[in-house]
Amino acid sequence: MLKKIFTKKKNKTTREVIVLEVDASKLSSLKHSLDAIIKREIDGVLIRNFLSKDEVEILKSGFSDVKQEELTQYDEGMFLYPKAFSGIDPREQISDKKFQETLVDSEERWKLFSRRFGVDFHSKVTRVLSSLSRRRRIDLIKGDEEIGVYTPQTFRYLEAGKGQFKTHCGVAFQQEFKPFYDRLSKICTIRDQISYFVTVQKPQSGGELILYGLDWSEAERLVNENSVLIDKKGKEYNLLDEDQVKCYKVAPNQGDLILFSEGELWHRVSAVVGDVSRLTLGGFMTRSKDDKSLKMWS
Ligand SMILES: O=C(O)CCC(=O)C(=O)O
Ligand SMILES: [Fe+2]
Repeated sequence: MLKKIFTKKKNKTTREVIVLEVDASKLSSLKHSLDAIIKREIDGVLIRNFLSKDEVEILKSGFSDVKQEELTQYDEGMFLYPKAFSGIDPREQISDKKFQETLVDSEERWKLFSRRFGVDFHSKVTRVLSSLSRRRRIDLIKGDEEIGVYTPQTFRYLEAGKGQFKTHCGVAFQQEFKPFYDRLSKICTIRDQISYFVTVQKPQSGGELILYGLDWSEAERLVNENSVLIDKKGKEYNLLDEDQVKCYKVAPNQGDLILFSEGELWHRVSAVVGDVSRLTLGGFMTRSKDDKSLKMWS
């Protein structure tokens, strides 16, 4: 009895995170799920066994041939190939001419991508993403006069013992990387961007994707080394306190594909623990201005 009186009542202050889980062979039931993410009715979908074991091994071995100098470091223990944002510094105001040149470079690299890595991940993933979005067409984003292309997908390599993605969300990125997103917003509705990635190499532990039950529109300000969010009224949410902020934590298996609301949903990837690095391959997509197709970049 005493124990009962003094047990602190758990006071969860945020909503649950809703991620639907389905096997890749049973996707037909989910043809509205992309719209449901955009409408913020659900947060994401986890598709088990999207790639076969063989495809995973082929990608892993393809990536092991990428030379150190081809990787770009974005943070401690975090490397990408090819470069994100099609190779430019997304904070930098650059001329249309220079941007167009980077898209031409991206196209050169992109043309070789499937051949180099032995699996046509792009065709496979666009087929599935289209089937989750009422069969909308999925397009690459081209440069002027259809020349050049935004790199649609990147490998993300998080080094064993170090790599992580700190807490972020797409809308916060759109403010931080305004020059890049201003250009993109002429082509598509960037606000409700969706993130997707397949796990190619799963670490021994850590490297979990953590989705918090808080949208950017509910709490915009991130402080305290990315561990606290503050809403417009000044209310603080401690992201490290699971009693206060509900979260969905997952370390997908190799070959699993996950998609979720990158735009609104605050999320992070925890530090990789152990000797095995984490390798994922993915990108972002969002609706075209006329809502007829989806556009991809990374
Ligand atoms: O694990 C990854 O590849 C990226 C995680 C992430 O922040 C995202 O997909 O938006
Ligand atoms: Fe993200």
